[in-house]
Amino acid sequence: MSKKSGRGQVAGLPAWDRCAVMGVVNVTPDSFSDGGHWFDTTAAIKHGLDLVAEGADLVDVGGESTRPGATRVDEAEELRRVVPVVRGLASEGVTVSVDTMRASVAERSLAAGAALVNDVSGGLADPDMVPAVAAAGAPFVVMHWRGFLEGGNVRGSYEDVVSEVVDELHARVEAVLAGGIAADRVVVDPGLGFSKEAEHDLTLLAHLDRLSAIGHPVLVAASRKRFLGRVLAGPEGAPPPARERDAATAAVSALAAHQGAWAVRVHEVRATADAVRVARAVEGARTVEGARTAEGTR
Ligand code: PMM
Repeated sequence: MSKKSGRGQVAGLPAWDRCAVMGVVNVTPDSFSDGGHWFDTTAAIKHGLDLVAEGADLVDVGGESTRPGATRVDEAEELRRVVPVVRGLASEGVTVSVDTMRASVAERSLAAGAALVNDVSGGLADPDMVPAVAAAGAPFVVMHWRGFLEGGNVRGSYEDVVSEVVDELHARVEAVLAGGIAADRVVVDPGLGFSKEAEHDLTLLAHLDRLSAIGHPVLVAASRKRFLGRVLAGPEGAPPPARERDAATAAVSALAAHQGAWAVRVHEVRATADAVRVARAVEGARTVEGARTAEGTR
């Protein structure tokens, strides 16, 4: 991590002086929280451009739902969904990330103008992924992942969730570096909600400093996730639907930005764009105050 900003920069991507906002475009009929809305190419491109107008710094395009129990989409269909949307957005000058576990989709998306590969399996689902990203010289998001979520929240038990996630992510980072991806192009992500219960997600959010200590920029993707539903519901209540979790998502964005996250991945951009700017302003005020204090003691 760069000492200056505390959040690091990713080679091959623009540099932001605050936590970046990654807007989500799910080109899927069945995604966790916004499935079906942007399933058509033209609508998906328009949605991505709207997210940029609302303040997204980059747009994450995915064609496969990763929600628990989702069946895998076949490769041809994933390519059909994703590549034209990546091309359309990149041709408008948008910094595009492709959310995929398939090397072929990553390769074709990079050729169509994507700048970043976001793989929720951290390269584990497809043995060709790391070599493909390394050959293209692209930045890569390594998310903490314990396997496909068929049949529920599998492998979600931990003795010490922070240490285990950090150790497992560390091992994945070592593997992708050994596979030829440059260290300054690797981003890490705790994988909130993936083989994790609400209390695990909250504990990870409370300890983002431990993730940062791995030595790579951190991406936080809390948007509309189950754990926010649990927090909002309270111990006995029913969780609000995913679309009613955007204010809670923006609160997480502020907390993550305050702890030095490199980027937050969100469905509703406007509130998060405000949140990261407020976090930046507070950070700036602290820096000014720190400089004054140092001057006063001289
Ligand atoms: N979560 C989802 C999809 N892609 N990518 C990263 N890097 N980290 C995540 O936690 C993550 C992701 C699932 O959420 P969605 O289906 O609501 O987009």
